[in-house]
Amino acid sequence: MLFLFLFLFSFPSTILSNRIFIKLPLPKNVTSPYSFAFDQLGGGPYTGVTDGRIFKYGGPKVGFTEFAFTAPNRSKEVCDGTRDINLGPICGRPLGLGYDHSSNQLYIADAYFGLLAVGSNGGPATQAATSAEGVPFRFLSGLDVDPVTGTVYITDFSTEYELRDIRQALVSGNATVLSDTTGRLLKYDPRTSQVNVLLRNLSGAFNANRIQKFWFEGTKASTAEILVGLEGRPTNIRTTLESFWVAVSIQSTPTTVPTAQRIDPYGNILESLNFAAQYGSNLLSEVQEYHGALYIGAGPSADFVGYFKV
Ligand SMILES: *[C@@H]1O[C@H](CO)[C@@H](O)[C@H](O)[C@H]1NC(C)=O
Ligand SMILES: *[C@@H]1O[C@H](CO)[C@@H](O)[C@H](O)[C@H]1NC(C)=O
Ligand SMILES: *[C@@H]1O[C@H](CO)[C@@H](O)[C@H](O)[C@H]1NC(C)=O
Ligand SMILES: CC(=O)N[C@H]1CO[C@H](CO)[C@@H](O)[C@@H]1O
Repeated sequence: MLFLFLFLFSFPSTILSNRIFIKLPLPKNVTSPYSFAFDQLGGGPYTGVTDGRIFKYGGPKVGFTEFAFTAPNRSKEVCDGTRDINLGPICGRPLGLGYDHSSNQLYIADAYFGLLAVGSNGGPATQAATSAEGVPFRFLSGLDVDPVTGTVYITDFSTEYELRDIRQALVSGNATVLSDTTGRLLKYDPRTSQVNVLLRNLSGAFNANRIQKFWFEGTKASTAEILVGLEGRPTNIRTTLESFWVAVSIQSTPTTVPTAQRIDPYGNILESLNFAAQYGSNLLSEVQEYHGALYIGAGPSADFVGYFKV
């Protein structure tokens, strides 16, 4: 066990060249698939993109077709194919996705339109919540659905700054914005439509280079602890049965290495996959394992969904 751990620690990057990496192409001008969900029939992945739409993958022959959208007043003429970040408040920007298989609802965390849900026929999504404890969502990003209870967990990146502010601050290096710690972990109960704040005063998803673990039950219930410090900036976390995958941007001067790390519930890094050859310096947003493959989301110039056989 110790040997294995040291081995992984010393040689953290797996050589990918002898494994299969496939690009599932997005429609023309469509970029930045952020997160993935699969329906109760195993259909998908579903993914949200820069122009505000959610696409569904229908296999190699069909490819990605339009499924749903979040902005109540979205104009196809203005929005379809746009990469203009300033159109976000008009076109929407669906980020975290998760399917509740018992109710057959796709839940969507939209950066500008809060928490939404849409049924299996797609189309316009319905707003489910826009605030918690009277404080409006400013920038929802991550989302997961508890498959047993149907409870939806979401992250609000900040109560001060929206997606556009954060993007701009990353470019200009605005320290005030980047050191913001008003992020929240939220819980939405679909039976009552109530949103509760589980954790507050959080750094934006990728700012503090660490992962916190929140306890739902047991002696530590309702408390959080730092699970693991990382060499880079983590984005989405997606669970498998015994571990979880995290998209991490590892700083390796002068570039950033897009990396997928598999971590166990005790904070041990079990696997670290380097995707520089496939993504260059594009940042990964999500790595999700489904039926023996990893689905990889990235932005802002990725015009495909990465599919990697594990
Ligand atoms: C809906 O969009 C149109 C065109 O983009 C705009 O003129 C109109 O003001 C919008 N309405 C609302 C309620 O946002
Ligand atoms: C893609 O973008 C280009 C440049 O903005 C535009 O001319 C073209 O019409 C777009 N194509 C589609 C299918 O949206
Ligand atoms: C940083 O961004 C904030 C919020 O947008 C702004 O008020 C402030 O002037 C900016 N600071 C600098 C140094 O650009
Ligand atoms: C220590 C700290 O920063 N506490 C802040 C947590 O967030 C609340 C608002 O949600 C502030 O009032 C506290 O000052």
